[in-house]
Order: sequence, then structure tokens, then C-alpha cells
Amino acid sequence: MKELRIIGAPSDLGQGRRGVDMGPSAIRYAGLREKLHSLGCVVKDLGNIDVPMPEMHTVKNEKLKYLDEVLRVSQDLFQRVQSVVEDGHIPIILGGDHSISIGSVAGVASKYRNVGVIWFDAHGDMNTEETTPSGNIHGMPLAVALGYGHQQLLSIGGFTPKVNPKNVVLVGARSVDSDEVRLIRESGIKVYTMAEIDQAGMGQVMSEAIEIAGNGTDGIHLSLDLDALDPMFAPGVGTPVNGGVTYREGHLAMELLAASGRLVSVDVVEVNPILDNRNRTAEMAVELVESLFGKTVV
Ligand code: B3U
Ligand code: MN
Ligand code: MN
Repeated sequence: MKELRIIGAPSDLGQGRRGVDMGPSAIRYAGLREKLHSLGCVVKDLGNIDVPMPEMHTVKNEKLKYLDEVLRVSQDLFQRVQSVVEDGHIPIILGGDHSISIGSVAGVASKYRNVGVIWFDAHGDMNTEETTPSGNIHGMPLAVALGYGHQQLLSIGGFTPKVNPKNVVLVGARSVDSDEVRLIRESGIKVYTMAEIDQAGMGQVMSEAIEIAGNGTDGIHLSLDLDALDPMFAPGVGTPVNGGVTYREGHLAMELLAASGRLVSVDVVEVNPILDNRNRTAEMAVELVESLFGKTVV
């Protein structure tokens, strides 16, 4: 079995509120390494990358807040993730806000040139500087992976696009901006909204998602935004949206991905301990990752 490598990316540069920079600590405190070890995984924690604090920098472009700093973080994370996948291991990247996936997807795709992506999220993360209502880069990483957005963000890793839309699936969407919808439609990615999960069931949705992200690809990258889950189960996120994935649906999704045997890397993002209820969201994140790496009942 492949070995696991934990990399912390404590960045909150990509969104409006402080707190997600503490995500990696909260997830470690919830016992990530120990629990994966108990499952029989060989896992090493590589520590955190260095991330500048927003207070020490100014916003130069209201449509791309902290662009220079996000670029630096992305470049650093790209290199770390690339070296883990080059060694043949599976990186578990702990955010931080979702802008960190610009670097992690670049790193994974540098080895697995034809990687499929399952993007678990309440949001589309398909904004660009033209469509963003907030200027927050955490609303843009899926667009960047697909080759849309600011040139400097696209150039992380030295190639664009990172992924082919025919192997990209967004699961759990229920809050998409009016101008963001156009790019989602145009891009040709597959979207499973909450309505579709309700209709078909998470089992069916994930079987299809794995088929799409896995079909002819070198593996599957999971980008797990905890706000995909219902705030009842994951209250500690920056932008909670009602009507999300339940505890049981979340676990089923991870179990089906585990069973596929196709996972090559995972991001765990948007855990905000300040907004959390006794570290419940970080604990939820750890439980989901346990299911993702093979935890079963019997
Ligand atoms: N789509 C909005 C809000 C948002 C995106 N991602 C999160 N929130 N977590 C935006 O600002 O782009
Ligand atoms: Mn997101
Ligand atoms: Mn989100």
C-alpha cells in the first residue's frame, strides 16, 4: 500500500475571515496521524508550509485579494506536493482556505498529467476576477485548475490547464454566484447538486462521479471542502450553507472512493476552529479521511 504524507497549508489569504489558518492544527489535534496509523497506514507528517499573514500585507487588487501572497503559497505547496507524489506517496493537504488547491492540484497534476478531480463543495469555486463578487481567491481554484483566470495563477507548475473538464466532477453544490454559473456550464464539468444527490442517492452519484473522474485517468484527486457537509455536522467553516451533505452521505462517499482504489491525493480545506463547536468540524474531517483510507465496520 502507498504511504501517506500530511502537509499543512495554514493560509487564510484566500477568504475574508481569519481562522482557517488554524485548520491544520485543529485537524492534527483531532488525531489525524494517529487514527490513520491505527488503520495500518504508514503516515508521516511533513509539517506546515510557511504562509504570510494577511495583516502584514495590503490588498492591491480588490478582484484578486492577496494575489502575490497566494502565488507564493501556491508555488511552495506545488513543490511540496510534487515531491511527495514523485516519491510515490499520497499527499493529504490540510487547509487553509480553498485557494491552497491551486498549488496542490498543480503538484499532483505535474506527475499525474491526466488526473481526474472530485470537488466536494457547497460552492462552485469557478469564479474568475471577472465574475467574483468578493475578490476572494478561494472562490476560484476549480476555475484555475481548468485553465480559467489570472495568468499568474494559471502558470503555477508551468502548465495549464491542470485537468480535463471531462474528468472533473463537482459534488454537493448549492450556492453558486450568478455570473459563475456561465463558466460552470461552458466548461463542461459534471455537477451533482444537492437536488441530484436527493433524487438519485449519494451511492449512485458517487459511482457516477468515480466513473467520470476515473475513466482513462491516472488517478483521482479529491478536494474536500468541509462546507459541502451540512452545517449541522460541520459548523466550523467560513461560508456555511444549509441543506448540505449529511454525516452518513459523507462517509458513504468516502467509502466508495476508498473502494475505487483510484485516489492519488486529497485536500481537506476550510475548517475554521474559531467558528467551530468544540472542534467538531475538524473531528468530522478526520473521520471522513479515515473512511477515505479504508476504515470499515467489520
Ligand atoms: N462564491 C463566493 C463565496 C464562496 C466561494 N467559496 C466559498 N465561499 N467558501 C465567492 O466569494 O467567490
Ligand atoms: Mn471551496
Ligand atoms: Mn465551499
